[in-house]
Amino acid sequence: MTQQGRFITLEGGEGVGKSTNLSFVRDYLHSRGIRVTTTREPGGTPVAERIRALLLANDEQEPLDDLAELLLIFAGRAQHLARVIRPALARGEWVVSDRFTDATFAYQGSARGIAPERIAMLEQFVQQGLAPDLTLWLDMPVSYAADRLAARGGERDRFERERGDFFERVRQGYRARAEQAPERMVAVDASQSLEQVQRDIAQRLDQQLASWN
Ligand code: Z5A
Repeated sequence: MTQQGRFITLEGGEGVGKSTNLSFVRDYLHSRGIRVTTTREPGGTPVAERIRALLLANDEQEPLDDLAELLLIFAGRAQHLARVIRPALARGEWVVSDRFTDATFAYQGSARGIAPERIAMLEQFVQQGLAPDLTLWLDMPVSYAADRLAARGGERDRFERERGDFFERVRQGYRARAEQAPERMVAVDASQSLEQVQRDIAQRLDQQLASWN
């Protein structure tokens, strides 16, 4: 019988290096003979990517309602789980995702102000107990992100245009999640050089692989 795969997520505020380190985690697991599917949220399937486009679009004519935003995120997640995440895990592959439900608690919960109980209700309804086995929370002061994103260039999406203390509240939301689940969710200091961040990630993965084995 095929062994069920493991589910690893990368989380954190904008520009902390999730996409950059997703490929590092994939290559690291490959080097240990593990088959890996990488994916992202919002998105991960063609339909869920169309929902992502709706979520990120700057529509001046019709601002997206916070509750509609939350439901769109979970609609995309349902599709992503059904089409990509559950099938890959069932094939015995490991899934590494750039963001998952911790982001919903941080952005829609802590930053937008939706009650965490409501998000937890949708989490249970949509995921039916499926949750990450390990979450690497890339954490750094919010002010650092501006420099990294300016260096990268490109147009700002609907989230990146948020102002005030929105991203501080996102960071607090992640901190609260990490405090609630310290075994699963580990902080990595993302303000360090990329080499040091990746050494820390590799060390954490080594520990985790040893304990799972
Ligand atoms: N969202 C939500 O509200 N609710 C949800 O449930 C979910 C998502 C799942 C899109 O996500 C938006 O969706 C997101 C929250 C919302 N909006 N925001 N903000 P996304 O993941 O696509 O968006 P993002 O967080 O803005 O991703 P990003 O800008 O691509 O950031 P990143 O992936 O964390 O960073 P990166 O692209 O890997 O790195 C940024 C730059 O920094 C790049 O030039 C790198 O070369 C550089 N970099 C990376 N690491 C380092 C180090 N250590 N030193 C120096 N430079 C570095």
